[in-house]
Amino acid sequence: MPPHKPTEIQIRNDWTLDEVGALFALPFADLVFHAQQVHRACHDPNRVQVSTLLSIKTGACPEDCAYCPQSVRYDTGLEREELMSAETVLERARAAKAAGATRFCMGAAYRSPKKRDMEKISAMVREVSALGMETCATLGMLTAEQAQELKDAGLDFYNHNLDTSSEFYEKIITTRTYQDRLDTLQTVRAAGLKVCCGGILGMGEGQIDRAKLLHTLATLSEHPESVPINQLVQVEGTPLNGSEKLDPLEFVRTVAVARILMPKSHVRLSAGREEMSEELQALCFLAGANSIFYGEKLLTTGNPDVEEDRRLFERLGIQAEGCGTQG
Ligand code: SAM
Ligand code: DTB
Ligand code: SF4
Repeated sequence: MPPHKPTEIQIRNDWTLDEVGALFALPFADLVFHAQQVHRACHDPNRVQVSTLLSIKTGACPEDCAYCPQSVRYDTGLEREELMSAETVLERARAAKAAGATRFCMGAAYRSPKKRDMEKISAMVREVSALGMETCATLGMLTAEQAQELKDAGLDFYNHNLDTSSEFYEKIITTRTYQDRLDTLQTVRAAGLKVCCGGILGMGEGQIDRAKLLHTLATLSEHPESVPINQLVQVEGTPLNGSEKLDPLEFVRTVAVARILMPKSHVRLSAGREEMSEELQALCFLAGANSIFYGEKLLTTGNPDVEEDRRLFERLGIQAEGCGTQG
């Protein structure tokens, strides 16, 4: 029995913004201790879930997300790639499975998928799912019919991030609204898909924006099953390149608050790990992060080497769920 195990953790969807602000204002040690208590009550603190990510359609996205190397509006030198064939995706999924992965996430640089894309993607999902892997997709905005089509093909999770507060969102993206994002999240839920939804830190937002993002996530009618917390990966050519770096301890704080607000969710330490020290990543795990992306590449940018991650997990006594390295 882990020490400090509280008897019962209540899942709440009625958090107030003041309560979220009060968590951010706690002394660091108190906040991390609180997060660790919640974490231990709901999860094995020494297990981290790992997912494999593949960009199935790269670049030339019509949206103007100021952080994103895949927007057609910014010259980032990225080579665009059409939607991959189902065979290529299946090959990659088989390799991921052979390496021990249990969840396969397919990402596409779309505002929303077109009808002919949907047919191909549904076929991919069906085949990856038939390998016995959990499937996740991130394709932009979806209609109810598209969400249902993906669900029928066997999709388990849909990733669609709110990224930041509704106020700050307008400074980062002008081609869609926060409400569009909320609508897709609701559509995805209504189709019976599990939700993966989080944000990006380090875009020049204030602590209030981070608090509002987490408040919005934690007051959805159901908490997202996965909450990716990305640190901005600064890419040359994007408007956010050169943004002031976030205090690493503030990143940890945000992870801890996410853990406390959404006790049962997988909080994923997502983009930005390549720039983080191993000590910082360890602090994030201590604060309640229990999922990562595993593999040398995210969608278009780098991620730590698999060997490096294995060594880090070994040093921390962490068991990886879903990458076949240990346990
Ligand atoms: N186009 C779809 C969409 O926007 O929902 C799916 C792909 S999009 C690349 C998925 C997520 O990647 C974004 O919501 C954002 O949170 C994250 N992302 C993109 N560029 C990033 C960057 N430079 N640093 C950190 N996260 C990033
Ligand atoms: C998420 O929250 N982070 C992942 C995944 N969902 C799709 C994507 C990170 C992308 C980082 C920039 C890139 O590699 O292009
Ligand atoms: Fe397109 Fe998604 Fe990148 Fe925005 S984050 S530019 S929607 S790929």
